[in-house]
Amino acid sequence: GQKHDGKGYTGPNEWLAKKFEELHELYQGQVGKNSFAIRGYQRAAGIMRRIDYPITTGAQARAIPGIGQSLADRIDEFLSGAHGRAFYENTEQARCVSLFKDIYGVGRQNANDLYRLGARSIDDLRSGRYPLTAGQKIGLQLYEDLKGRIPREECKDIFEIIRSEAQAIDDKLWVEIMGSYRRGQESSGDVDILVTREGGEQGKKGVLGELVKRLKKKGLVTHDLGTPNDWNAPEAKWMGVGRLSAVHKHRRIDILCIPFENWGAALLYFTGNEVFNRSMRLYARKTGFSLNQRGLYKGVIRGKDGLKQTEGELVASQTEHDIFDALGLRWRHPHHRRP
Ligand code: DCP
Ligand code: MG
Ligand code: MN
Repeated sequence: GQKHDGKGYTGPNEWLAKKFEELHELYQGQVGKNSFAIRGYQRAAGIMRRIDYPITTGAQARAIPGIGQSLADRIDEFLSGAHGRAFYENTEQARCVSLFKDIYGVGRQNANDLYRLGARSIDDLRSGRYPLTAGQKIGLQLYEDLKGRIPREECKDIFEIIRSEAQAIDDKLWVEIMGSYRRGQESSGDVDILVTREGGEQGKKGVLGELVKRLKKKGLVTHDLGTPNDWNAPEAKWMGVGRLSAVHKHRRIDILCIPFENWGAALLYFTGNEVFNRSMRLYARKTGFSLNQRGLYKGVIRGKDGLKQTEGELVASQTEHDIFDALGLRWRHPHHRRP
């Protein structure tokens, strides 16, 4: 996955926030760690950034909501300058796992497996001596390109090419860029594109296959990472890699093709961010609805396990506004869709 480096923060406790982020990074790469505690380090980093006076003791921090005794102990450790827990747990395995996890298609489990098989570096993995899936091999081949974030301008240029190719196929196609770009971020981990056809039938018309074929011919798309089982299904997703030109880096691109009536729900879901989505879904549930990437539903019956037993009745899905309205919420601009 991609990581944000917390650049641009300048508060009095920024160095503490960074320390907690280091712990979060380190433990994320290790098996058998309590995931609740790991997320706690990430939350603590956020809290450190919100406190506008300098924290000088663990006991003082203990009074802040969200900082318990063990986080306060970590703060005392940081303040003392002594080698803390993180120092002793900063093992070669933890460093390798966090390095390998930056390769597209390599998860924590894979990374640990590769370490156990003896891999210690990107070059080791490139030797061909380790088992990798086809997608992981592409991830490894393009490692240096794909690990970077994509500047906003470049996302826009990629999007414009995809849009103009789509509209050359059929002027009834709607094309939108979602994800972090739509939220206004200055850089993105990938380019997330949504496609539908006004009036429907995009599946039957083979829109996704035709679009990817044209993008390859144009030289924008260079690799497939995940292709749909059925290119002509009403909902189909393509995942791959592309670049603007030979002097540009390879970038991750996702293209999702969906039924026209699901446009608003898909746009909402894939614009994110993930935390915003979670809180919106929770709100929907609390008010008797169920929200997913296809629509807002009413009358969904859930079992004791929380799993759906009936689909329920579709209430809204065509536009984002329809969904916010049905929930009695004011539409929130994508730039403000943060927790
Ligand atoms: N999404 C989600 N839950 C997930 C994965 C994704 O709700 N487990 C939604 C929210 C994301 C959106 O899909 O914002 C797009 O997913 P990305 O992984 O592309 O994330 P972003 O575009 O937000 O960030 P990045 O710049 O890293 O691509
Ligand atoms: Mg994205
Ligand atoms: Mn994506």
